[in-house]
Amino acid sequence: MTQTRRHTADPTAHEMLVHARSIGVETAFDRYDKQQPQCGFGSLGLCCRFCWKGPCRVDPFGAGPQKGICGADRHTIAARQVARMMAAGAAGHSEHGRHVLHALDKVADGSLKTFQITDERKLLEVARRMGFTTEGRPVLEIAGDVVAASFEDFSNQHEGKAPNWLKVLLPAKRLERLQKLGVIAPNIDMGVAQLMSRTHIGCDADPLNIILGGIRAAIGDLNGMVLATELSDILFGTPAPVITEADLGVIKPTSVNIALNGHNPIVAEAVCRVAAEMKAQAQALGAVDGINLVGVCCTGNEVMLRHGVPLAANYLSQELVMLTGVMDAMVVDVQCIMPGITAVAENFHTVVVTTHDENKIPGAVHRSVHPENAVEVARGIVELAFDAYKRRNPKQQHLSDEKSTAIVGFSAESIVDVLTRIDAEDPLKPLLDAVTSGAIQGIVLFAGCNTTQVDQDMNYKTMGRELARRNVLVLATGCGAGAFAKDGLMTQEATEQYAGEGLKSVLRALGEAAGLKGPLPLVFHMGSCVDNSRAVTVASALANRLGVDLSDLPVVASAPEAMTEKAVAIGTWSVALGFPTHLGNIPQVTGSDQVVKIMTETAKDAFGGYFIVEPDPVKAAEKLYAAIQERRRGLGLPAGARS
Ligand code: NFS
Ligand code: SF4
Repeated sequence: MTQTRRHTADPTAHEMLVHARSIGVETAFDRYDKQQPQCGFGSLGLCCRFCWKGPCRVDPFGAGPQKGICGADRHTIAARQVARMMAAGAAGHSEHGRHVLHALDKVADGSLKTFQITDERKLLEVARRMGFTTEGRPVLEIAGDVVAASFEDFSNQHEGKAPNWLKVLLPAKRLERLQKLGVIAPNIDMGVAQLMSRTHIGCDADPLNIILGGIRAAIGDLNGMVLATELSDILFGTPAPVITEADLGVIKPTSVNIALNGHNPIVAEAVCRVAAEMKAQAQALGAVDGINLVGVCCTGNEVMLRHGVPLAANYLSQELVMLTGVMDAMVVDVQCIMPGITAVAENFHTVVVTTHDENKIPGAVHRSVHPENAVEVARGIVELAFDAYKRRNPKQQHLSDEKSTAIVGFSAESIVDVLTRIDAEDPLKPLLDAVTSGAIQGIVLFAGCNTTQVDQDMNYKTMGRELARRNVLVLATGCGAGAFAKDGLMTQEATEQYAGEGLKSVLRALGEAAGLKGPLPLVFHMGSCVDNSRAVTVASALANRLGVDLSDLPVVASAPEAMTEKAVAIGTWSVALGFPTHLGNIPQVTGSDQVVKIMTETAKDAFGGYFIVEPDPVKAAEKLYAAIQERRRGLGLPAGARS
């Protein structure tokens, strides 16, 4: 059945996929086909392997067993599984945050000289918001205070004390509401550990209670994300608008090409630094254009926003970058790296380099990178790329010309900077005026992955246009941002072509204020997945300025092609913060009507946010627009056009 599917709505990826098949290189798209039909019990969340009496499965049609051997029913089984995904996501994001935190700790105490504090303004702002004195104190001492407060978010043992980063991020009203509901764990790790504990066999069997435990872990995910984003900005710089490019056409035959894949920016930052120094060496090998760094997935987004490194691919086409035959090295760090890349690389001269000791892949070369040795090891990694370059086989070249311009780098700070040029006294006012007048109906954040369950990028392409046409401001992160960048929606032309009249007038005014000839791009690239916290920063600023809670704002979120446990965690905290949150593929919980009800209805009463599951992207856009209208009515704002 799936052979009739196109697998990707990205025409460049599709062309490269056809090429891969023609030369017999297997990719995720083929492995997806080989997995069909996928297990129905698993898809519904009704297969349990939480103990060795299992696996147990519950028959969704009521004919077979209705309980696992221990007596767990389908609601317990489905709730436990999805809650563990929330915890795993929280662990991933906050481990990333902890890694960056340790680097900043060493910079602050003077033991790490490789990296410096790049954004002092942000450090001081964060320190002030955490309640530290900044006047007349050495910068590194202030950094030490922020580091200590960040470590406390991983170590505080006392219920009731709000985590430092959540206090910086969230409106007081929302924080209080979450505390009253008991979903803020004393520290990030505790939220994860407690969830693992309560979902062990023989513990929590109440689906609502389990999901609340999952939300506790997911709020820890948000805590880890904001910490990761802000500390990365302090160390490596806060993104500001930069013009770059996206799609496979950014890979150049005349350069030594190195793809940076993963999430944690430390290795990629080091490679960026040494690549500039090693240009002449590449040219001496015959690569006339020197070294060409390109991004993949979220590490790609990190360096795209901070250094203008072009993005070659988002998640589902990460293997395809090697099909060009001129990718010399793929350097990976953590998360969303397909183990399949080394098998693809074996068909070519490409060297895959793993860099984190806890993330190795058979078939890759491993180089252990730590903040202390990052720059030195990065040089060695570039040399591995040089060696690979010498082994290139010209007959294997299959280049793509396809690439789009992408104006990226919309951190909360850079958005405020542009707004300040319109109203220096009250920067948020122009944005609020646009929302209250209805020129902008609302804001949507597109986050999340690609999944083989949806033709790659399809839902982003459709929903982005559908919502922009209805005057909804579109923000994006992660692989969603990658999809929009490749699709040319991060351009001024896209604004002229697809934005509704109100949105267009606002983006034109902002573009003018920013000194651009023409409007800001249709979609604002806010960064990698951890940078979803940037969107929360913007929403919190709006809520505070209006004196309302996040759940009152005409702000919605969508993960239309979600896949990872991290995405499950993000979607969950998005709901817990009060945002209507769309999923475009069916989550693995539908075997339990109780769990579905908790996430789509009960959540609304408790948190104000709720999940909307809608696979059809046109209908999904309609539903999100309707949710925006409901919020506008709540605030007494004028309604937008009906469709
Ligand atoms: Ni987010 Fe980024 Fe992409 Fe999904 Fe993976 S790369 S952290 S999890 S797949 S968006
Ligand atoms: Fe089966 Fe219960 Fe064990 Fe799950 S925990 S595998 S339902 S016996």
